[in-house]
Amino acid sequence: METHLQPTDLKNDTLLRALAREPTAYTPVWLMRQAGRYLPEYNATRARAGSFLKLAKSPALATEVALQPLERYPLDAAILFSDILTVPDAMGLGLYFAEGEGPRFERPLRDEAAIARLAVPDPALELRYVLDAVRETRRALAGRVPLIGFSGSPYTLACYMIEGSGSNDWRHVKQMRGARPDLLHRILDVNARSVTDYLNAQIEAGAQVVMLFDTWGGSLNTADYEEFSLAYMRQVLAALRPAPSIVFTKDGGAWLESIAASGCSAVGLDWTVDPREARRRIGGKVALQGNLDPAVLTTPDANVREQARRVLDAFGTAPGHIFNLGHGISPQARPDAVAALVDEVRAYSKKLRTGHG
Ligand code: 1CP
Repeated sequence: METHLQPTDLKNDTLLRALAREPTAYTPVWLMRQAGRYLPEYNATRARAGSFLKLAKSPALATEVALQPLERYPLDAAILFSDILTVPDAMGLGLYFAEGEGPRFERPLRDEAAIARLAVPDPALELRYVLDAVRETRRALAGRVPLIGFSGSPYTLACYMIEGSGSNDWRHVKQMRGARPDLLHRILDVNARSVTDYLNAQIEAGAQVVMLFDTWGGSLNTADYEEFSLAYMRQVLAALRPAPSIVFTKDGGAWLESIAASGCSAVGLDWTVDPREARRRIGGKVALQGNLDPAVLTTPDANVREQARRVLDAFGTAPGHIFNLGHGISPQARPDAVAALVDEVRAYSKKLRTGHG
């Protein structure tokens, strides 16, 4: 049996305090996709594993790479090393990575019979390797910082499941939405139940915060976002075991009020959103996470530091801000730029709080 540390046993609970909108001595920071290809040590471990999927399916190696960014930088959270596409893979769609390209599915969902057969995977069986990685990462962290578990949103998973790969226009998804919305709703219903079970299993295995990545919800119009993405995230959030939750809809700036009312603890913002405006619109209800443009991490340190200060100034010192990027870090990010960023966030946010900003 796992002996779970209580949140109070954490050596650094700054993230949990900010999620609860309690005052903190400085602004906590972590970075979406903080373990990844911009780090040479990640690439070395990945080479050792043989492929990304072998890496993600080995709890020991997944633990190793999840801790790599924490060895370099004083980050305030770790995130489980996995991928959002493990869930459709567990449903039998056949995830693979074509060399030099993104993720692909061998059997994308296009016909009614396959959609009717789609079933909710049992995380303890088909996704056991993820739960093992949660347990092992949590153990390796030994209370240094909280561990974030995650899933794709029901809609974002459906995008990859129907299209069979990434896309600029999600043509097949939108065709299904127009011609057979009932089929899309059927997929989303299975996904919402799958994501609920998956996140609850991660929480039980030791994840202290969970995040929904709704990377493609922002490709929908307002009415469709409500009906096909947000409604299903609300369903997931309502059925979660007690744990703080973060919802990130990329390009979701138009819908901040309804996202904030979805039942989450925090809303992730991309860099197109003005933090001052987000604070005015929803800052009293939930915490906010974001929102530096990841491209800044390819620029000189002095600019990284200046842009970090601008983001911190715009959010202000009221409780409830978690510093992050506005989307995942890119493979082109300079590791030294990340060091400058994390250092500046810590130092400048402290200074702002003591009134010497
Ligand atoms: O070659 C490699 O090493 C694979 C690159 C890679 C990595 C490092 C992929 C393939 N996935 C991951 C890990 C990953 N993915 C994490 C854990 C790492 C961390 O945060 O430290 C997380 C949280 C994700 C989430 C993820 N995967 C999202 C949502 C977040 C986002 O960036 O929008 C999405 C859309 C995916 C799908 C995916 N998996 C991998 C790639 C290259 C993609 C994007 C495909 C596309 O562009 O459509």
